[in-house]
Amino acid sequence: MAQVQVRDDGPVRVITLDNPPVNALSFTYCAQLLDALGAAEGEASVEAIVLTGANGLFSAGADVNDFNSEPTPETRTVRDVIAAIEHSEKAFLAAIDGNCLGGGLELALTCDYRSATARSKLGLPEIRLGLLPGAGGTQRLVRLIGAQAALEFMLKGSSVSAERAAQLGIIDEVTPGDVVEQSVALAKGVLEHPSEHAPRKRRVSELKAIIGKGITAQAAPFVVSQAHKMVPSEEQGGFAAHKLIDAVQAAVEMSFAFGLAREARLFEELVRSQPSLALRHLFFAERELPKIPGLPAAEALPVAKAGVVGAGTMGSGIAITFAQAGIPVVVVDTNDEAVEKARQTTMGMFMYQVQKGRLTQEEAWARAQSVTFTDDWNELADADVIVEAVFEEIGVKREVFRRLDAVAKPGAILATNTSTLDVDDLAAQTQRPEFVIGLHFFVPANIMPLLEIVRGARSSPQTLATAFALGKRLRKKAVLSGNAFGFIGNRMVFDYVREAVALAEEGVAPARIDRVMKDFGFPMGPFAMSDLSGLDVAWHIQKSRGEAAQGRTRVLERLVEGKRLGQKTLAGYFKYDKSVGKGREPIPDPEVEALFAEEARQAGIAPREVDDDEIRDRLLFALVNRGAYLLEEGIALRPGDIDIVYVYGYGFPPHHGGPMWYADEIGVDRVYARIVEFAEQFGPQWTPSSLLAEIAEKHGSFAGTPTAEELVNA
Ligand code: 3H9
Repeated sequence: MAQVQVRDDGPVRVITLDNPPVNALSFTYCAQLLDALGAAEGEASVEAIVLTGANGLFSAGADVNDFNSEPTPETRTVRDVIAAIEHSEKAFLAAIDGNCLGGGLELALTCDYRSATARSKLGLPEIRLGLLPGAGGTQRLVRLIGAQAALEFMLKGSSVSAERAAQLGIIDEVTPGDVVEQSVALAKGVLEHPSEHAPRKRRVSELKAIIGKGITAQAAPFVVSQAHKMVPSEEQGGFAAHKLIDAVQAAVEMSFAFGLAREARLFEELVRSQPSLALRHLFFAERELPKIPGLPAAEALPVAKAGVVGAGTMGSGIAITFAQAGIPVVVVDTNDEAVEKARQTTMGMFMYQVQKGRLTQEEAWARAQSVTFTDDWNELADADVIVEAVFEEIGVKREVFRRLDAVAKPGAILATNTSTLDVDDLAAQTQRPEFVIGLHFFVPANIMPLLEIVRGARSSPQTLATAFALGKRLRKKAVLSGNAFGFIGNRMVFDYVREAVALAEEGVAPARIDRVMKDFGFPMGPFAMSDLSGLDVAWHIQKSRGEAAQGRTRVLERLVEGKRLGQKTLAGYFKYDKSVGKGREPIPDPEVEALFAEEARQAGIAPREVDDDEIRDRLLFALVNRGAYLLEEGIALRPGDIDIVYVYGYGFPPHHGGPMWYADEIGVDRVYARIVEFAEQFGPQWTPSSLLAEIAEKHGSFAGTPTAEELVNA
């Protein structure tokens, strides 16, 4: 229950924000808060106010849900709360313990003094929601720490430790003890002996806006223009960033009141913008992920030790991920060469973090020591979870599961990192199918934020609960997938690459196809991506599926035969040169274009004129159609789950919200109509999903569709 806690300590009133779970400053809560502030204002005996938060944090800022509703004249927002503090004659102190984010930090910035405990985290993450700090944050921060530092802080949007915030000048002190009691004591001291202290009232709004320490005001236009150059263009995801820079410019050039008004206008523009709607969708989709409808509640099992089978790229990446989360891990492999390489990779990774200042030498050493390598399977006997990351071949993996079942302790979870194979088949090799699950990490496992949790037919609720808890500890976005070929992400990417190859067979240069997708916002196009993951891998999957997944011609096969395996061999769909972009820059190769032309001729595929819109639509709508099938079949639970997979696993531009959100953005009925055209023109691979047809017919949206579970229960 939301409440505003109030207590008095002599002339000091302590007001505690208590709106579980995160003390969000919703419209309704702000009205409550204003009542409390109004009451304090009316009492002469109250001379100073300490603001603090319950529930383990100060505040997560404005309530993001409110941004979708239209404010009325009666609506009260964090801006009203801040205005009340600003205009009060009393002293205000912010006592921060835990997260202090967005509008929460803007509230604190309005106070005369800010103290925080060492564990506190402070940030203005609005940019991650496609917004800017809209309650005076842009104007006050520039006055407090200078335009340059403020820009860096707000454009990144990540939170900093209390210590760093104090260094930057965002807070006045880091407090070792009870921050509320110390703030109360400070307030009393100031009230009793005003002459010994700095002026009692020190509103940030009254400070002069500066550019940075030792930088003259004349540098302002340069700082602003540099900032505009450094962020992506408005179309490429930088929409909010440019507006944020405009707000900072206003702070430097205008009076506080005018700057505040300009910030508010820019904020309102952003709240309605498509990129912000998409990013807010992702914010909530991410928080929905662990909510599995119909799953009986179960307590996660403790994970104190992990095991990994296979010391290849995937295995070592997974081991590093466990070590980074403070979970000791033993890696089993009999190949000395692979083990040596993995040992070096692991050590190198932690040393790199020392160089970056993220770990101390001691921490890096301890983490590296927590990864041990062995060829003895018995060392897995006390692991709570074991992930196999061996060659993608069902026979090899079956054998691993039989051995794991024999060696692992009862109750240990056995996970496969397969990207395509049948989890139930592997579970059937064991006497404990309820403890078997898929944990599909993405390369490089220690960097990529996505984890697909693949539910086998017999995976128990407790195994799933443990997998989700583990995903959170490993700091992954963990998405549940049903057990089907390619799960969610790879199943979709096959269709995407299929269309890219089909277009190349119709005479479109791979470089042009990649360029169109990069223009849309992907960090790389489908051909560069295929080269990165390895054409041998694609060929192996294609062969094992027994169907031509990548095109109707023998191009892929011939590239692999010619040892053009992708980036690792400096040749694939593109060429690579070690002296150009460290061998990662795709260079168009006329030989490959000629190969496409030759193979297409032999397969009877005539070259066509294709415009950029068709390239984009064929690739993106292939994703949408497959996504709709996955929802229809219950492989994916929610459209938002698919969007998270595609944004965090495959580089789909977040400002378009993921493929399913993108379909909503442009209209599902339009997408459907185009897919029907493609089906007529190109064949049955484009047969639209019936869910897609149903939504289109109702002029509906994916966001408005019931989940698979709800459909079943309906
Ligand atoms: C802003 O402040 C604008 C102003 O500048 C201007 C205004 C005019 N709103 O993440 P968790 C919910 S914009 C609504 O699982 P954690 C969340 O949905 C805001 N709901 O916990 C979830 O609900 P449920 C700028 C919010 O411990 C529950 O709280 N602030 C909000 O892993 C628990 O969340 C941000 O962008 C919110 N602001 O992480 C901060 N925040 O239980 C966003 C959380 O129903 N929040 N919820 O699924 C965060 O970064 C993390 O939630 C936080 C806690 C670090 C606070």
